[in-house]
Amino acid sequence: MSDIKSEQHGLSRRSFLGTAAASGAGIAGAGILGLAGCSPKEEGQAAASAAKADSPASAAAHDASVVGPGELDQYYGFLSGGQSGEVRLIGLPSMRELMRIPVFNMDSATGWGRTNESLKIINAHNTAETNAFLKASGLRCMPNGDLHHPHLSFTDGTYDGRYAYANDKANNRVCRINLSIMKTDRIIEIPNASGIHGLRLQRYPKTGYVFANGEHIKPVSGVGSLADEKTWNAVYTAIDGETMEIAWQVLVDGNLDNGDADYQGKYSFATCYNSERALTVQGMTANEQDWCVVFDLAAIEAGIKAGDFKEVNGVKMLDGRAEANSKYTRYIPVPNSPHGCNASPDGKYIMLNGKLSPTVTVVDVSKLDDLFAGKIKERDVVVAEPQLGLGPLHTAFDGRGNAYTTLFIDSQMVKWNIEDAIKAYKGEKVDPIRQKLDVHYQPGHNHSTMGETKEADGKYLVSLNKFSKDRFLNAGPLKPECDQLIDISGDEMVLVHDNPTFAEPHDLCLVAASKVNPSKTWDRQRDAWWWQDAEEQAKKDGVDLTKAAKVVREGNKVRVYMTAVAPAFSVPQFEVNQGDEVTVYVTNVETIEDLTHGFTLEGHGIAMEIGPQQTSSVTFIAARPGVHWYYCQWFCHALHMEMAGQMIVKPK
Ligand code: K7E
Ligand code: CUA
Repeated sequence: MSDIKSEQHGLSRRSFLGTAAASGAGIAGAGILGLAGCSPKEEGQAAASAAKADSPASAAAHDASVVGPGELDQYYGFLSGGQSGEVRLIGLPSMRELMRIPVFNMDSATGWGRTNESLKIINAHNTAETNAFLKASGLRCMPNGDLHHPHLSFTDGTYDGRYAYANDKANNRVCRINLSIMKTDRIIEIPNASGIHGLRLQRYPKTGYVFANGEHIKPVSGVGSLADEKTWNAVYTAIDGETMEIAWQVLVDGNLDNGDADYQGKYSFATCYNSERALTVQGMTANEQDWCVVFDLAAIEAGIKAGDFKEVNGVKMLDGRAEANSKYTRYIPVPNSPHGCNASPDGKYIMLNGKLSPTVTVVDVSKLDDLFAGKIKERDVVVAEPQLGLGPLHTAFDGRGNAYTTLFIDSQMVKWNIEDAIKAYKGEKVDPIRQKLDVHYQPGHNHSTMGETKEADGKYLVSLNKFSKDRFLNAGPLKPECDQLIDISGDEMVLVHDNPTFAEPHDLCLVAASKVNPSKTWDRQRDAWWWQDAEEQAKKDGVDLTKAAKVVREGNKVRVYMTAVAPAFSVPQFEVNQGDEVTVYVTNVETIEDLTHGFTLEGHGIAMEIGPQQTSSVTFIAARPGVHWYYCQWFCHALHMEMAGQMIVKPK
């Protein structure tokens, strides 16, 4: 395994690093865990040679990523923010960050996680256990999230620009982002499952289902016993992408990792790295092969219709366990602790990335009917298994028959030809590998432009690297990640740009700019659902939100209605009593784009965004007597500093 060389640079630091890592690992095949095996001295030497090796290629091609001032990018990238809990919007090829969309985090700029409108979205579909936990902990909402996999809705195998969906591994949630306003419009918690990780969407005829993998095994109510982990299960969830209600769950064996769906609307897939059903690293990596679980969607829907399910915590759950010999699932053996799962844009193949095996296992989708019919065996659906290098994690496509796989341990991107890999598997003497390119360093996900759609255009590939090490100015013990842009339009991959990113992109979607059309301002009619509660309360109080300048008192509840028009709030001062519960409603009545106002109330932990035509509100207890200024925190006008007012709190 350690003799795989970089074709570009001979035995460069990557093969060197890979060798050191693999031999430093205690567990056979688990070189991925052995990065600590390379010494500081080795890293230093390696870095020097890497810088030399890469400078000619990157200098020559650098222009490709330059998008000048005033020019627009050709693609949107929906980038996961990992443990930052947000989604980031970037432009390609410039790789410039355009926006951050708060989801599973709390955000100081927009007030996400603090405004009434955002809290309603965040908490609307919590389980009863979570609500009890929040109450006991004195929390308004879960303050964090671990967002790995943002993916855009499909119609007929390509992006339709309606929604993006993503997972929260930390608190078992799935979100939907409304692309017309670029805001999260739904968050649901998934009961029964643990560690919602892999998330992919139905491609055909449309989305359709949002498939979410439960990564961690645990005792599922009515099935597993706390005392015996061999009875613990993972849970696979299908969510209706329109209603965001859970359609069904399937009980399965082993920790589910990543997933994907076919282009025909018949099957979905999930890789599993823990067929051992173990709880330790040693245990989980014991077997040479784990598996990919295949789900038969029509069979599952028929099973639901026929009543072949148990209701567990309000969700219909079917039994798809390996030993149940279920008609809903098949378990395809795959070496070794497979990770990424990627459907090729021609709709023919599913790639299962071997992680601890140097291989990618290629499944022929057209053979799955026979597998479920019992006409062939599980491994008969495998049509290729090329050996690519160390630590294959994820695969992307160019729509011209080539695949691009990240090699975590080798710190490389490997380009390979799918049909040649199939010929080689049949015994023909062909080498499917076209090129290996060094990336910096330890790549996880990669993604090509439009590459998870039938319109894959083969222009750019982005490598999301887990380590930046020496690539940028040292930022301290916590280093940024390194996102690299690779031009794949020619015969050779060319590295054209890299930039640091904050914790921690896992995955991204690269979408032609024409597919996504966000609004320039909020729409009072279309988006009225956002401020629906405010509207209803205003009606009761005889207030028109768009013209309001009114303070309403009801016992110890005070409601303050104001508009924001540069450079003034319509209520410049209001008075309340210490201990009152105060709600402030602000409506921005500007009609032109990019005229966002804000409302920050000093000393109360309150700041919120109010975009043009939007209403935002926040509720708090006026616990601090005295004078508290509120001000607009988005620079909106030459008199922006003067856009302020005072809340007077009279002591008890
Ligand atoms: Cu998609 Cu990072 Cu969650 Cu691979 S996972 S790297
Ligand atoms: Cu309004 Cu600054």
